[in-house]
Amino acid sequence: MKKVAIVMGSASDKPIALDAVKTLEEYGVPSVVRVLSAHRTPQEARDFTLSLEAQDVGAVIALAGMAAHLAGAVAANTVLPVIGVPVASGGLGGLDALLSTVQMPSGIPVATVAVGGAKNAAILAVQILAVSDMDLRDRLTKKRADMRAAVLQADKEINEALMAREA
Ligand code: RP5
Repeated sequence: MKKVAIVMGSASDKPIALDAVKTLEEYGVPSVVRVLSAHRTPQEARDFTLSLEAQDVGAVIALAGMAAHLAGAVAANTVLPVIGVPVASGGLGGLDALLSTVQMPSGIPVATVAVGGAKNAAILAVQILAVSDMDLRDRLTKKRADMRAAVLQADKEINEALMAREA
C-alpha cells in the first residue's frame, strides 16, 4: 500500500498533525511524519519532497501556520497531490494560514482543508489512494455507513428524550 507523508512546519503543529496520523491509522494507511519548515529549513523541505516517490508516498499532507508556505513549497517540487492544512498558530486565528495555503497560483494546486482540518486532510488522502485500492474504498464506505448509523441513532435518542419530557 502507498504511504501518506505528513509534514508540519514546526513541532508546535504536532497536536493538529496527530489528528492526521490517528485518522490514517484508523484506515490502516502507513505514514511518514516530518517536521520541516519552508522558511527555516527550505533545503531539507525540498530534499524531502524530492524523495517522496522513492519512499512510495502517494499523497502529502502539509500543515503550517502564520505565513504558511509549506504546502505550496512542497507542491512546487512534486506532482503528487498535496493537501494543505492551515494551522491557527498566530494572532489571526488561522485566517493568515488559510489564505497563504489556499491562494495558490494557477498550475500548482494545493487542496486546502479547513483551519485545523487535519482529520479531513487524512480522509481525503485515503480517498486519493483508494482510487486504485479497492480495499481502502471498502473501508471508506464502511466508515460512511458507521457515521450514518451514529447520526440516525442520535436523532432517535434525542426525539425519544424530548417525547419523554413532554409526556
Ligand atoms: C509556522 O509558524 C509553523 O507551521 C507554525 O504553525 C508557526 C509557528 O511556529 P513556531 O514559532 O511555533 O515554531 O511556520
